[in-house]
Amino acid sequence: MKHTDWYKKAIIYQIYPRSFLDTNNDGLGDIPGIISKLDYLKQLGVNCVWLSPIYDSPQEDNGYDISNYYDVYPPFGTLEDMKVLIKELHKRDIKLIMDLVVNHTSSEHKWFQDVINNKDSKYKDYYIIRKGKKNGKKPPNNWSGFFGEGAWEKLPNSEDDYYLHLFAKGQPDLNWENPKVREEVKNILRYWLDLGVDGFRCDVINLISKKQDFKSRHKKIALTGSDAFIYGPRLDEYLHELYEDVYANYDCMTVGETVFTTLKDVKRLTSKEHKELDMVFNFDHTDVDDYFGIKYIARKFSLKRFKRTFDYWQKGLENDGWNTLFIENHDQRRSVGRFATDENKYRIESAKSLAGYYFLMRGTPFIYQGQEIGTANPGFKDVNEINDVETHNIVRLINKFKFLSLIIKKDRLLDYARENARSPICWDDSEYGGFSSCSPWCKLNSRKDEINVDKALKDKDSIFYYYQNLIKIRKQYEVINNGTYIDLLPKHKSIAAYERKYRNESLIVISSFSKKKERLKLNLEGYNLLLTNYKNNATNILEPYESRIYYKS
Ligand code: TEU
Ligand code: CA
Repeated sequence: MKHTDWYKKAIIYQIYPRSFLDTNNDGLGDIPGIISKLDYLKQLGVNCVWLSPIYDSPQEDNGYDISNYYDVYPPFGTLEDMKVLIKELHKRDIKLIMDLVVNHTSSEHKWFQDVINNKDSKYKDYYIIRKGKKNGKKPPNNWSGFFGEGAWEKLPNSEDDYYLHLFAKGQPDLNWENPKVREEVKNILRYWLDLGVDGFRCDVINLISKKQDFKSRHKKIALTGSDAFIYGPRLDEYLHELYEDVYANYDCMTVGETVFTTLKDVKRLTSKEHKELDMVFNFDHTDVDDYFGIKYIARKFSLKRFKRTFDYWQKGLENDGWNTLFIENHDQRRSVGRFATDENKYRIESAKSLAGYYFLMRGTPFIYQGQEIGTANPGFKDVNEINDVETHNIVRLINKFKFLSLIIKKDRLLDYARENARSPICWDDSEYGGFSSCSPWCKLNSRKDEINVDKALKDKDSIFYYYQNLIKIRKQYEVINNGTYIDLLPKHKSIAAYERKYRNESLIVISSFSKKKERLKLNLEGYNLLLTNYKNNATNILEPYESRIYYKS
């Protein structure tokens, strides 16, 4: 089978299984829950689902710690359920991409367990294990990980060995230098592709190659050693190998999650000659409201800077690349109340305005579950309400180094915790939001009566239908996939406007991010209004958070 470009026409909905819908009332979402809502996804109009990990896992990092790649976490369901899910999706012309987490496994994976329990384990070289310094009293080097702790942990049952874990302690990094590890990964890929899966979202894929000197690095505020493990020396080789040996033989797609990425890297990884990945996520726009890419260090949001990041990537990949378009995922706080939107009075208007803005750029758009109804943060009041390992590690760090509490404020910790994205979907306003008939694993949204799917579907002016229309427009007009991108108001502090141009077609997107009326100075002669969130006849005045999509051919 040929590897085609279908990803360019994909409109992808991300499902976080834990929090989607619980059908057996254990407080956890499950695969049957997803299956029961496929008509809802069809109604929205998406044609691809990205499923966050459903593999067997001790769930230290909610499934991003996999203990068996060939089976399903029992509370989520069975392999049979997965087969039904694939079949039911395909019946509706919806593709499925799975999360692929292969920078690390869980420490409960049988390979790692064998390393712990068997001195001569043949799996020792599957992981990155090094002798500690000072007879094992100190770790091999000073690298730090992503969850606010050192990157090394003493290997259980050993005298002076340490293993590398760039994430939680229960997520030991795999040793990609070992060809056997790469063969194992290929087998995992083939297994799921043969079951009918259409591709993968590759978790922290730019971390898989590490510089092999394992020397201490210059100390940094965060991520000491990152120059040794982000975009390591053999990354391109490994990705190309997976492509040649697996992806090339299937009509599948890959999207890489690449942290701290540059345009140059992305061009290389996604270039047609290199054959590594189809597209990648960059996080420049979600880092606009922080410093150094550390989301807990607050920075005042600037719409100008936000627009500049989009402009940079749109233009940067114009000729030889393809963007991913997203404003939320399972690691980000909700976009309602962020990026100059308003959580209260103008929640609906501003969610639509932001939607229009990011959705019609050049690239493949993603919608994170709940985003389509303008879900706000659930309203955490205390860190003890949060389960996420990342939050608890940060709290521990702050308690250890008191000065950090001056930089990382409590409000910020609560507002930007990953768990904000992981609160259960509210399907209706019943006691547990229609998510479950018992108390869910994670705090339910305090605004469930106001923000729920049932209500959105009954209101023809809801955010849901705005997304539905945006999707229709994307599917209908070629200019959206093929056109160039021109920022029409780069200097404006509260309005975003851009034009997409292709042959004789022109599409103009206007989004106000202002709580006031704003004067609009653009020549719109000859354009038809395709979509708007207001009934406003004054073309040159924008209402608060007004969104408009114009077209001319
Ligand atoms: O995320 C990688 C990653 O860099 C984030 O964890 C980031 O550090 C964090 O969100 C900042 O707040 C991926 C997954 O998306 C995430 O859910 C996993 O926890 C992580 O990898 C480890 O697999
Ligand atoms: Ca369940």
